[in-house]
Amino acid sequence: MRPHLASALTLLVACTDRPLGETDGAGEGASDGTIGLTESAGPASDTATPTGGHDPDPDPTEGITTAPPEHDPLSPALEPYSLEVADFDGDGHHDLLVMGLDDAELITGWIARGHGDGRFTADLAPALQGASAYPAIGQLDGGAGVDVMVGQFQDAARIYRWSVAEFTAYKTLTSPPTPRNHVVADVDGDGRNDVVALCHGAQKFGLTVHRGSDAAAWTATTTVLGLVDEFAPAGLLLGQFDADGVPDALLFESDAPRGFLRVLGRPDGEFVEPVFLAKHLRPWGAVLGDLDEDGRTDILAVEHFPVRLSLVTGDGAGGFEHTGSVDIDAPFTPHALDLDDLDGDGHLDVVAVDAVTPLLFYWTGDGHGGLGPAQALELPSGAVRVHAAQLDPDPALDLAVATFDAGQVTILLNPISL
Ligand SMILES: [Ca+2]
Ligand SMILES: [Ca+2]
Ligand SMILES: [Ca+2]
Ligand SMILES: [Ca+2]
Repeated sequence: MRPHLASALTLLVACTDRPLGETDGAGEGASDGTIGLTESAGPASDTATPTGGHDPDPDPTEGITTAPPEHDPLSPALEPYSLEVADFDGDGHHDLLVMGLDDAELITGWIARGHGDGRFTADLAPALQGASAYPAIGQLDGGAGVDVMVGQFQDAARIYRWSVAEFTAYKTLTSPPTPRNHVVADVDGDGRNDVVALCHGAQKFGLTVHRGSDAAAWTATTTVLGLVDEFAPAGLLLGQFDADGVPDALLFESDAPRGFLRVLGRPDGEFVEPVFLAKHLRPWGAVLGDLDEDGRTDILAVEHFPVRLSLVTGDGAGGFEHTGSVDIDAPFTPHALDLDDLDGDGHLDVVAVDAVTPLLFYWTGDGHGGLGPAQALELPSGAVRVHAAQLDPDPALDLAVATFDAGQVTILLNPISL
């Protein structure tokens, strides 16, 4: 099985160790999944894993089809931490956004704009300043193009939107101390996206909803949910778990043996009825999707103790039950997951990457919550992010993989088509 490395966009080498589901540290850098680190200029300056000790394979692309890059390899002064895939400039094609640190250890971004044919032009170093290299993304300004939300100091997060040929600052939202994670969703059902921030105070944690609008100041509603000394979540997922049409939330603390804290959203921006579910699970990260195709959202969690995927099926009334797990053979340890119909058979499939092992694993879903045997594709290095997206005209989905240890974003075109 050979992946198709159609685009090898060169970046400087770095690695991160941030669990899935934590997209924004707002300067509090929980890059190793731990909570309560002191503020630092970067998201993970004290815990980032430099790869200076890594002994690269003399030919890391051996066995991998490598098309010549369409452009000269680019080496921006950027130590990469995160990869997002979306149509940032609003031209209808997915683009790549890498965020990391520049030579001065300041947060910076790097954009490769997609042409829709699998090629990218990496010619932009947009001004995306802040205190976190883990942005939240989503449509927030009411205009074309996906916007980027970057954590700042002082409990703020700034929304940047595309304007002609670059990002410009749009709005700054301040949440109660200290926002750990931001997720974009339309909570109040007015057709315009809102921002949900997961925050920790000195003793308590909760969720703050910022309602999106054209007003100069967005209104915010905060719900305090619990005490930090019992549960210090940084993972946040939003989905429809009951039948009222308002997004609900799952909070989790990576690797903690507490499962998920489920809360139900209300149209006024409050979250109610907190309940821990699947408490015996230790989620490192998780994604949402209807894996058994009963019309109700399920959770697919990845655990590191033991290393496995666990399916937690939803009942459509806010309840969840752990219904099965798939063990993963060592040494592969998923760092990041994505869930999409990779092979085009109509059923959700699972794709995972390991920060260390230079392989991509995928499992095809059977539509009943079952997964086929793990299958592997080679990568130039371990990877910290994988995103399934439509990157070329072929209807089969493509993958963008943050193989930062190889100095690249790896694009796999139609790797798992039927
Ligand atoms: Ca685009
Ligand atoms: Ca809204
Ligand atoms: Ca389901
Ligand atoms: Ca499928």
